[in-house]
Amino acid sequence: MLEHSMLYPRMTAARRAVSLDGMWKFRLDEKSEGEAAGWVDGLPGMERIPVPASFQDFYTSKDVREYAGDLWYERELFIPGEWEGKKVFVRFGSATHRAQVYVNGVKVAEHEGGFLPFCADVTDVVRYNAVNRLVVKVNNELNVANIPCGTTVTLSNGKKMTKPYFDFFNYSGLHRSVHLVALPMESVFDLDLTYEIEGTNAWVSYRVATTGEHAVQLSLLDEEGRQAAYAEGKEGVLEVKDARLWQVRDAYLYRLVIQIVDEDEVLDEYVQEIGIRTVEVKGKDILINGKPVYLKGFGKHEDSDVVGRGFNIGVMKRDFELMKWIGANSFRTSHYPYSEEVYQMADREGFLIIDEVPAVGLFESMMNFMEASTGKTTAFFEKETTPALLAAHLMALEEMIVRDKNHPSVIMWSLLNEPETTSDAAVPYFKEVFDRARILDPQKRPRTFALVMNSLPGTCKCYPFSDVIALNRYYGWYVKGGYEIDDAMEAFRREMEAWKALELNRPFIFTEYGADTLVSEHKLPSVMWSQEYQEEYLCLTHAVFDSYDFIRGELIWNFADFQTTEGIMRVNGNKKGVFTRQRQPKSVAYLLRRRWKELPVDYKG
Ligand code: EVA
Repeated sequence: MLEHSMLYPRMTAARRAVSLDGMWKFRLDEKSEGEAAGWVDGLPGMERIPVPASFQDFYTSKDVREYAGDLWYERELFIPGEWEGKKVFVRFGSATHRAQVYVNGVKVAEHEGGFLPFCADVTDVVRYNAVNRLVVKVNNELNVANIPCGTTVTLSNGKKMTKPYFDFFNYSGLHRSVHLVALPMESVFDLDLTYEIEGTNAWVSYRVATTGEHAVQLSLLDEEGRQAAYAEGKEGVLEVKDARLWQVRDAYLYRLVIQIVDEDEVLDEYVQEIGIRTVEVKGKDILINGKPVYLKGFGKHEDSDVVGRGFNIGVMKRDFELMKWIGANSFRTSHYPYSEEVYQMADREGFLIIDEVPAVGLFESMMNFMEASTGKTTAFFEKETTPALLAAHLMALEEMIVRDKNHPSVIMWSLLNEPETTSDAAVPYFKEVFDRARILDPQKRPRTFALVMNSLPGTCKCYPFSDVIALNRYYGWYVKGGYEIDDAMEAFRREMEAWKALELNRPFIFTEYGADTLVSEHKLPSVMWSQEYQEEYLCLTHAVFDSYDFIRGELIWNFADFQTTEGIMRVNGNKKGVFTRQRQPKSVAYLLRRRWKELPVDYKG
C-alpha cells in the first residue's frame, strides 16, 4: 500500500488544492555543490523557469541542453492560517527522474522514477499564515537500476552526459503540475471500482479506503446532476438502473461523490468521474461492454517545441482534435505514464488507452530497435543490478495502476517496451511483473508488453505472459527498406504465419509500425524518407494486417515527430510522425483518415 494517496487533487467542501505552477527559481548544479553550499535553504542567483516544463529547450547553450546531474528548483509557499489542523501536502505530478524535497530546509520527501506523482507531507514542517520555502533537487541521470534504463558517462572535459537505451530525448525537470493540497485529518485515500452490466442495468462494486473509521456514503450523479444510485459503507454495490454506458468514442461520465460523515457533519468529500464499462479479452477479441473493438491509433510521446516533455494543455487539446479528425479510437502512452489530464480528456472523449509503465531500455543498446533486427541478444536480466531494477519497476507499476485504475479510458496495461526476452533470466522477471499487475488491478484489465523485432515465435520466452500480443515491427524500414520492400513484406508474412501456426487464440495488436519521413521530401518514384514512401509502406503493411483475423489493432509509430538524442539515425529527432512536431499533417495522414473512417469499430470481430 502506498504511503500517500494517489487521488488527483480536487477542491470540494472539505478539500483544498492550489496550483503552484508558474515561474520557479532554478539552478543547475554542475559542480555538485548544492548540498554543501546550503542550497536546501535557498538557491543563489535569480534565474527563473516555468513549471511545468522540461528545462532543456529554453536556453541557447548546448551545455545546458545536454546537462546531466542535479538541478534545483525553489519557490515560496504561502500556507493559509485556516489550514492549521488539516493535513497539508505538496503534490508533484512528476519529477524526472528522481527528486528530494525540502521545506524550510527540512527534507520532507524523496522519490525515484520520473513519470508518476508523489506527495510530501509538510503538515508539521510549515509555518501557518506565513511564507515558507520549498526547494526541490531533481536529478536526471540514467542507470540500469531504475527505469527507463541507460547510462551516464563522463566526457574528457569532465562534463557528464546521459546515454539513453531508448529513442527519446532525456527531457527532465518538473514536467507536470505541482499542487499545494489541504485535506481533512480523516480523508478518502483510495477507491477501487469494478463493473457488471446486464441488460440495461449496471452494478458498480466499490471499495473506499479512508484514513479513519467514520461512515462512508456514496452517491452517483448522472451528467444532468440527477442521483442515479446511492450506497453506504466502505464496500458495497451501486445499482444503476438504465445505465448509460461509457462507449468507445461515445463517452458518458457519471460523478461519484464520496463523503465521510460523522452524524450530520461531512468530514471529507471527494468527487471522481467514472465511466461504466467492462473490458475483457476473449479468444481473439478485445471486448468493451461485451462488443469487439479494433484499435486504431497511435503510439505517442509527451513532446513539443520549447517545453519538451512538460505538460502542455494546448498541445493536448490539439492532439485530441487531430486524433478525432483522423478517425483514431486509441493510443498507447509510450513509453511512460502521461500527465493525469490526458487520461481525464480521454475519459471525456471516449478514447482507449494502453497505459505503459516507463520500463523501456531493458535491452542494452542505444538503438535496440535496430540491433534487435540483427538478432542481437544481450541477456539483460542477468546483471547485479537486476533486483534493484525489478524493485523500481514494481514500484512504478504500483504507482501507475493505483493512479490510473479508475479511468474508463484505460483498457490495458503495457508492462514493458521492447525488453530483451530471449534469455531464460527474463522469464522470472516477467512473471513477477505480470503477476503484480494482476494483483494490483481490481478490474483485472488485460496485460501486455511490446515485443521488439528479435522477439519471435521461436526466440521469445515471454510472450505467453501477455493477454494481448503486442508487436513492434518495422518490415520495410529497419528490415529491407526501399526497393526491397516486397521482400520485407514476404518476411513479414512469414513471421505472421509462424505466429498463426501457434494457434494462441489471443488477440494480436501492432503497437508500432512506421517509417521516418521528412516533411520536406517528395520524390517520384519514392525513396526512403520521402512522403510517398511513408504512404507506400503503410499500404503494404495494412494489407498484411488485413489478411489475419487475429490482428485486432494498429497503433502506428508515431503520432508526431519527436525529439531524440542526436546521431546518424535521427534528423533532429525521430521523423516517423503522421503529424509534424508542430501538429500539421504529412500526406500519410489523409491516407490513414480514409482507412480509419471506413474500418468499423468491430472490424474482424
Ligand atoms: C523507432 N522503434 O525506431 C521506434 C522507437 C521506439 O522510437 C522502437 O519502441 O522500437 C521503439 O521507442 O522509431
